[in-house]
Amino acid sequence: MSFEPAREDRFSAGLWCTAFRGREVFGREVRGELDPLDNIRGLAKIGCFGFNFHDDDLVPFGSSAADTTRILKDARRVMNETGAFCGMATCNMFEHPVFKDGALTSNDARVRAYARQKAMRAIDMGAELGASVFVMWGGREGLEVEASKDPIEAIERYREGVEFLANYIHGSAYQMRIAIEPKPNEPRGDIFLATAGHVLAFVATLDPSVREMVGVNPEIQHSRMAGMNSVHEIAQCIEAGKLYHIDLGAQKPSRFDQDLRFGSEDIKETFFVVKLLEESGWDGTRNFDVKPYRTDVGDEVFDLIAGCMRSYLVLRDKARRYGKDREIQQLVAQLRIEDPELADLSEWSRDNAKALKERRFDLGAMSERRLGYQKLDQLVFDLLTGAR
Ligand code: GCO
Ligand code: MN
Ligand code: MN
Repeated sequence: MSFEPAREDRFSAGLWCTAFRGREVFGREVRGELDPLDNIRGLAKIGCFGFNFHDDDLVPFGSSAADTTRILKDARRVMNETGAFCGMATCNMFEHPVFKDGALTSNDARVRAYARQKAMRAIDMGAELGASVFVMWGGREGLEVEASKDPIEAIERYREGVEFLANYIHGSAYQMRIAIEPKPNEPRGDIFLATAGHVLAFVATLDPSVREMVGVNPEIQHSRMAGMNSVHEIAQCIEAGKLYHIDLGAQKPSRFDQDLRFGSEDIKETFFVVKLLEESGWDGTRNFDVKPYRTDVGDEVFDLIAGCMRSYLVLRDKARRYGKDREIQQLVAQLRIEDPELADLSEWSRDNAKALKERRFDLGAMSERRLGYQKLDQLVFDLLTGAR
């Protein structure tokens, strides 16, 4: 196996990932600026044809309308030259000081309105480059001082903002869906819509006219920050038909958002994420939201994305082997016990309920049943480590 990425694999990465200059709370930038067009070229060159961008990643904050048009045209030209495509666009509503206390949920009506204006412009930019998803990550939509916001009102404002932007997309006849990205904290002490479960519940409360347009963008790192099982979070989004985008990466639990190289932590959980995406037939881009190490120099920032893609392809191969491994498949198949009589009783009716209430179960046999999980988990371990 060569594990070389191909265009059909539909890998993508954020321009902000490779362009990240290493600035953090304790240290300043360690790398120079990366021109966004060179960034798109660099990604395509290593086989990552998809790119995502925040408005400000591509079009510098405060650019005139004429400059915006020119920059988008240049980006189009590079896309045509390299075969790159734009998977997703998003709006930076966290960096400028005006958003210091929130954007769509700010207590200041002027900030809320400005946030909508900036988001609409970002949506226009995304549409211009063919993005099919608009991600909303509300990094500043939260608080440190509990007394500062009414948490119910904050969700109401969030809903009004999302509905407004969904209507804008619809009214502009753009082929674009919204994916809300949950995160429990960082940069705020607490962020509203902390997990995929929160977002799913929130989406269910949206006006029916736009509900279909809005889904989730879960991120493995954020799940693990919240101490959750990322496979289950993503699975629940798929089951609800709401996995509209995904941010893949790696993360040690209970830490700041590390955005490590995909596959570099918890290989087993990562494997089950890949297996889930592949087996579910989910057709979105395999997108990485990761950060280079602060120690990376020069084009090592592209090694980061090359590594993510390679790890994905290695795990995809493992998932296929898993599907063909007779011993594993036999063990998994044996876990299911079906009973035609019980199947008949499973549908609701008064008679079925009565029959079920009277039915006798062999609890002893059911309890003592051997499941073989020691063996199963070992087989998975052996498969993943190459011992098998
Ligand atoms: C984070 C987030 C961001 C978002 C990005 C797109 O670092 O916590 O994951 O990277 O995904 O801003 O909106
Ligand atoms: Mn993140
Ligand atoms: Mn993300």
